[in-house]
Amino acid sequence: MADDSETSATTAMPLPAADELRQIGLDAGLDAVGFTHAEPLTEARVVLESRKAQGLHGGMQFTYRNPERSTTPSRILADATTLIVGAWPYANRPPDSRGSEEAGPQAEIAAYAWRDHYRDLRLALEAIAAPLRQAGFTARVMADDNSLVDRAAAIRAGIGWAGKNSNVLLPGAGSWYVLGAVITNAQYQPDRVIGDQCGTCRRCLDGCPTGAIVADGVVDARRCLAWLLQVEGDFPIEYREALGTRIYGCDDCQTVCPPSRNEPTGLVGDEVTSLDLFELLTASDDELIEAVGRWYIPRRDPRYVRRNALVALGNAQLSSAQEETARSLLDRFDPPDTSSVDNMLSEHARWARTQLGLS
Ligand code: B12
Ligand code: SF4
Ligand code: SF4
Repeated sequence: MADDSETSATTAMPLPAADELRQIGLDAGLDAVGFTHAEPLTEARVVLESRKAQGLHGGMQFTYRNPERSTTPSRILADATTLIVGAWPYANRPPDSRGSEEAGPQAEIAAYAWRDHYRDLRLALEAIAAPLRQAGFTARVMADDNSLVDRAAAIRAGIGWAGKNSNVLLPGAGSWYVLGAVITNAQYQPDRVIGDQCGTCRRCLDGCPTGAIVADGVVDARRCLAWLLQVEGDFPIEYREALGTRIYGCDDCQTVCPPSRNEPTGLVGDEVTSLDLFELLTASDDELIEAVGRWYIPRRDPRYVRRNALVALGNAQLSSAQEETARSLLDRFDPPDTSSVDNMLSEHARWARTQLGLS
């Protein structure tokens, strides 16, 4: 049953034409808007189930928890007929000046997390949903929600093609987009699907620091740094060096991608493109959640932010002054008196100390 925010019971306005809705989305900041029918995304379901069976999901839940649900739009809206998919662009190169010289070693953040792009994406999708509701139809907005496989919906709606790096790439623009959809019971003609434009290129497969793209379009999450930063437990020792100074997400399979090297979309101004590792490692739980609580952190436990920061610190290039600060910080996580120590963090601190040659 739809609530008041999903349908309008007041005097109905005429149903807007597809191009009118598309223009509303573009005016609201989307770079592409595409239409597809709301039949199940059967291929994606098969992919989800087969990856799960092969263990390639690395224990991920998200859309993998219930592949039938996340590929069946009628589970979101029983009489759904159309998905209207939108792509929101985000900046992918940091501004030239990256802070003052006094700043501590920096932790890298993947571009999609520099600010809350999903909020803007949802607002733009709401702008499309509003006239549908005014016309008496139901419209629900879904973005990065476990109940819909966004890439599969985008591909079927003709937004872009399925890249070998598994991202959706927009023709002439690449993959620096977050994706979402309006699910509605209003009827529209589907757009045409865009064919593959990767051709013989395979830079993303070769450019992945851990070899996580195990076949065209297939990411083995057990090796993907973006996922490993989000898993509970120890960060796997064999991928710690490859992690570099990343603390959230990984962009390598996009930065090497020729179609994604177009002029970056402008920075909005409130992006946080990196964080100071020393500050992260001295922050309280509350401060950490305040700073990065928007991210996916296992069990929302700030220890995992510290765990990631310790690995990043172990990989950082430090000045001699910074080495002294690093040494005392690492001693704090791995003190001589082990009676009250957090075993996970002390092990990562020991690893970082060895990496930095501070033992
Ligand atoms: C789980 C998940 C992850 C996992 C696993 C990703 C993966 N590739 O399997 C992890 C944590 C690793 C991850 C990482 C990232 N993610 Co993510 N993630 C999701 C999530 C929650 C579900 C994805 C899903 O269901 N996958 C299941 C399978 C079926 O889909 P898929 O792997 O995406 O497969 C598509 C392609 O691989 C292709 N495909 C399948 N088989 C084949 C075969 C061939 C030959 C080819 C060419 C293609 C192809 O078609 C599939 C669609 O049917 C979605 C949000 C959502 N609700 O959908 C975001 C989402 C996919 N992620 C997104 C982003 C931005 C990222 C990162 C770029 C973030 C970062 N910088 O760290 C990385 C990219 C890593 C990568 N190469 O995929 C965006 C994608 C935007 C885009 N333009 O494609 C999404 C859609 C979030 C959003 N709403 O915007 N993500
Ligand atoms: S996000 Fe990074 S680790 Fe994951 S597939 Fe892409 S390049 Fe590889
Ligand atoms: S790097 Fe090449 S193969 Fe990979 S997604 Fe981009 S164009 Fe396709």
